[in-house]
Amino acid sequence: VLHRAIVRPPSENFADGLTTVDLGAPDFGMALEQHERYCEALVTCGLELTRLRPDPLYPDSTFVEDTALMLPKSAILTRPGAPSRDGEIVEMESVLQGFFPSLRRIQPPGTVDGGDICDAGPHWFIGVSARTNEEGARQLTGILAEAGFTSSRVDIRGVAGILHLKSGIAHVSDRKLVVIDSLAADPAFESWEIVPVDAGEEYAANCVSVNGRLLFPKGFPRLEARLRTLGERPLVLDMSEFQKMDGGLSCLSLRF
Ligand code: CIR
Repeated sequence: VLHRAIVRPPSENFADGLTTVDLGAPDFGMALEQHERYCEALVTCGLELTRLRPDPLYPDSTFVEDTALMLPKSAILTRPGAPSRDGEIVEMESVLQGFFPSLRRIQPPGTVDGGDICDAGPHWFIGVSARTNEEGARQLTGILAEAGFTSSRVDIRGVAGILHLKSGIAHVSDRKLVVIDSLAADPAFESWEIVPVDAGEEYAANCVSVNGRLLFPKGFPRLEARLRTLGERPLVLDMSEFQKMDGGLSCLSLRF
């Protein structure tokens, strides 16, 4: 069961953040509104929120997920792979210390973005990407093994259209993963039950299971219907303004 989440609303210069998609600039007012709905959904799922202040020094800092990884009784501070984002961990470190006095850390020259790391219960998938390097993946594998978790690596460097591993996969429940077609043949997913994603709905592969509900983006009816058929209970949220900045549902919170 998850109890809490850390969130940070976008700052007014949110549109100055990094993006690779060509969907136009986000509207700040709409982004704030969508973020508020997202927070309400987390509360509906039973989570108590820690809301950090928007930080205009880091326009991407609303994507808190990239700065840490949550284990059942501790946390790992990451080292985000984009130079413009590496300072985001400074405040996150003091926030997390309030919950977990002994934090683990990814050390240089390792880099890890939380968006590349998919926790699937006792097993974790570690994406190696333009943001998460081999050394970061190696360190994380060790930390997870010490904590009793197995892990496997998925190299997404040659996969077009996704920034992070979790841009293309989500753990839904038990052995069930949503996986986009371009990742489905990866040996890491061999023994898993795959929920496929139709062409054009890839963005919705980034959905988030929280205490029996599934945060799911608005506008992807085929995957939504498929998941309902499988017994999932989607809570549908409009993510249009975050999508313009390469952000998905999982990036907007750290859940623990
Ligand atoms: C970035 O490029 O770092 C941000 N604009 C988006 C980060 C999205 N985070 C995530 O998928 N976990």
